[in-house]
Amino acid sequence: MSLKGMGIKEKVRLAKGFADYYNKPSNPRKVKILDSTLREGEQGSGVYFSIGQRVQIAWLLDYFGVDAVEISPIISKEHEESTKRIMKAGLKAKIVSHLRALPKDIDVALRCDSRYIALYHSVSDLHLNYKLRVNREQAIERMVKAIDYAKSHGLELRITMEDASRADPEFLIRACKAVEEAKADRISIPDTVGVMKPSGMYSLIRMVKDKVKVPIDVHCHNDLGLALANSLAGYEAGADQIHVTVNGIGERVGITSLDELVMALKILYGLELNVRYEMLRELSETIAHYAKMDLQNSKPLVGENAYRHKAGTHIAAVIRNPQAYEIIPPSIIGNRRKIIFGELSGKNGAAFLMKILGLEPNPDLAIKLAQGLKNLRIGDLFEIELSQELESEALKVDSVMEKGVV
Ligand code: HCA
Ligand code: CU
Repeated sequence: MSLKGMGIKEKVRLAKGFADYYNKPSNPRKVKILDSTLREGEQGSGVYFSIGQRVQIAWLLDYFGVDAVEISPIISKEHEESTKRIMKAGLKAKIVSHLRALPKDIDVALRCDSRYIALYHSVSDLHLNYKLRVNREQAIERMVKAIDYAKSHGLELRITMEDASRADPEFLIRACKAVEEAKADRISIPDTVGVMKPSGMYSLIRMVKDKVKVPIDVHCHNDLGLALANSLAGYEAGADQIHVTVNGIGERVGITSLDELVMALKILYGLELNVRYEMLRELSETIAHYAKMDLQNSKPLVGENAYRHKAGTHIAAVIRNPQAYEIIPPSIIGNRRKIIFGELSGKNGAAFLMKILGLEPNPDLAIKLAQGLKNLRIGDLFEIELSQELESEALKVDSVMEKGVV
């Protein structure tokens, strides 16, 4: 339908609808961030941290400002030792010991001086039948028994309903109510195999929140590339804490990435967390290095490509106003803006290149240089970092070029 044929009501509705795409809530709801790089992250293939690295990572995450750091002391003596040392470091973040819902695991956490634990137990029939070989009643019994044991030692705790997204919803709610009654302090609702769509995650969290009062965590796996979207859906549905790892590392293809989550909350919801955003790129680099992984160039926000500008039309716009092709300045997250010179540079890129090389501004020559770069037929030639100094040089160049692009 064309705008012309529309009534006023329709136009208002449409205008509001458009606004809804962009509007941020004026008072975004706070949410906590739990980082599980030391637990879920170490379940990523090839990832193994030394004791010293674990302590350093916990310290870095705490300094960055996450609310909780999760670790698994039960994996080995080294993990137990790492947990002990992290507990002694006196960090602000809650240190969460991730354990099976078994008294013997809780004993390990107690040996580490843990104050906060997370007990996990599956709730889907698939897991109950094939992984744990217990029936539904036994599952609830085991969860409650483990909670009672932990509580008798004065521990605070979260209980994880593993594979919640594939569980029978009625049983899931029954289990949630039972653990609430047993005095669990929070419940994690994970999408353990990453099969949820965002609207499904939203409904799942709403359903649980309607039935229990305990704060809810979401933990979304990325098997379909939807971990971030599902975490945001969980947030919209009222989740109180979201699980992440640095670079999204974890079992199989991992979970929600720390940088993407905190930036999406900031950019899309206007939620300013009390974190040091400027550490994001460094955190990603450090963890990639320790995990012996490459930090993918194409990784959103912190990857090398996130702030590389290549096409001449883009370069021309970016040197006038980077917002033309950037959602947030790179310095906010500790990344850098770069300009790629080559066959796509165009006359504006070429003029900028001439300036950097100390040549006099000359629009005709810039056009010839742009053509020359194309004629080389080798694609990208090289890149430079667009520092603030260079940016102001670029603007001077811009003023001698004709207005407009291409
Ligand atoms: C696991 C299970 C878990 C637990 C999540 C949580 C999952 O790998 O052992 O404790 O919130 O994805 O279900 O990571
Ligand atoms: Cu997981």
